[in-house]
Amino acid sequence: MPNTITESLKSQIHFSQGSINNTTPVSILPSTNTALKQSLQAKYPSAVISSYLEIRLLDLSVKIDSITEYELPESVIEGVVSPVGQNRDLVRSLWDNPRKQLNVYHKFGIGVNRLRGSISLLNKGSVNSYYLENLMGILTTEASYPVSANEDILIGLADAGYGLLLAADEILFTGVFTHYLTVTNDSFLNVNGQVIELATFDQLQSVITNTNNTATAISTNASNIALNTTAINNLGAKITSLENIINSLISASNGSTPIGFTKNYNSANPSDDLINLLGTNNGTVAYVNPHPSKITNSASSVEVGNVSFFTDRINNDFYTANTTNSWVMVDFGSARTVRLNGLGWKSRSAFNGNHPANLIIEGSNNNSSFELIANWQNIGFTNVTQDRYTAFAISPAYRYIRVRQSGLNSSSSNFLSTGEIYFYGTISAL
Ligand SMILES: [Ca+2]
Repeated sequence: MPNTITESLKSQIHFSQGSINNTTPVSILPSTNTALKQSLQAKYPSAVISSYLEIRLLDLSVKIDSITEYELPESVIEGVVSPVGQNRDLVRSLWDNPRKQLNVYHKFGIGVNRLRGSISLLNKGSVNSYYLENLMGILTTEASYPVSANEDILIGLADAGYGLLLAADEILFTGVFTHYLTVTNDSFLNVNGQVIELATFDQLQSVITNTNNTATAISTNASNIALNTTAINNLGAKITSLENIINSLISASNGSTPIGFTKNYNSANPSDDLINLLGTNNGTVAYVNPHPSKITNSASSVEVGNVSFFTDRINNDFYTANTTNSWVMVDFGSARTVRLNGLGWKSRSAFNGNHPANLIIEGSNNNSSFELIANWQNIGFTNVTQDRYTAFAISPAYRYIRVRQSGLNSSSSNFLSTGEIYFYGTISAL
């Protein structure tokens, strides 16, 4: 796709005595026709830039006082019937009267000037001391006249027997031009062997700049490569070192020495668990339910109560709908994992029945696939507000801990009820 700049130009060129002759005809086009192209070409040396003007208007304001006044032919004044004869007489008189002669050339390349036409410059008397001639009619019968970048429109003055311009004479060219500059992207198809499509001139400049930078880098590549080899080796050693550190951290976090804050089960104070660590900020503030600010409790369904009841440290009554596989879950948040070695459960406070009998404790890090941590069977609740506890081997690190009811509860239903849930083990962060 070519990019085209269009600019409209106006031009006024004033010629006076002796400034033009037929030996060295002069251009009447704006100098920007070539100047703008040259400036762009200097900026984008690899681009194919084409430039051409279209002449829209080209007028000539004329005042010739240095010769005798032009006399219109009799046939015109008296109105000859035949328009053809009238025109013939007029043309003859133009070229037979005292006159200056202006020649208009189209220059093709160097030294090839093609005469497009001539015009007689007359003294039309004091009434018409300034008169207008339309030079477009000499160049073309179309609305505009194109001039390519290496071409030019020249004018010269021929001595038709009455000399060139004198001090009393004056001619003024007035032109309106449209200048088209086109940069063709095709020239960049082979830059560095890459196909590059250019949307704007700035991108074009960027491509050239980058190309130059690449060339500079390549030209000094010998020392750069030596330097880079050392740098790469050093970097490789650092990466290996970091890998070792990371591996040791991973190993520690999954191994026998967990990283973070630990709360193991204490039968004298079952509520002193990982949730308590979060809720008191490791014992520094009074307990605040970490749900929902730090953790997010949820359940398969809510029949009575609220999921905040799991961790509010109040003896209360939550239970799910009477549905198989009912579950409750705690999301410890994206910044934390827990490794559990035990789970505590307080039976609900409101009614002695529907206590869980068998629970499956599961962990997940994506809330999608869950791994079995422990299978807690025959829990044995016999009353409301009882604490029960199960211990198991420390688990891998999980963000989500889900406790799912397996089989029927103490009342042979599927309601999953609780008054509070306790988590023991290690939490990675508060
Ligand atoms: Ca509670």
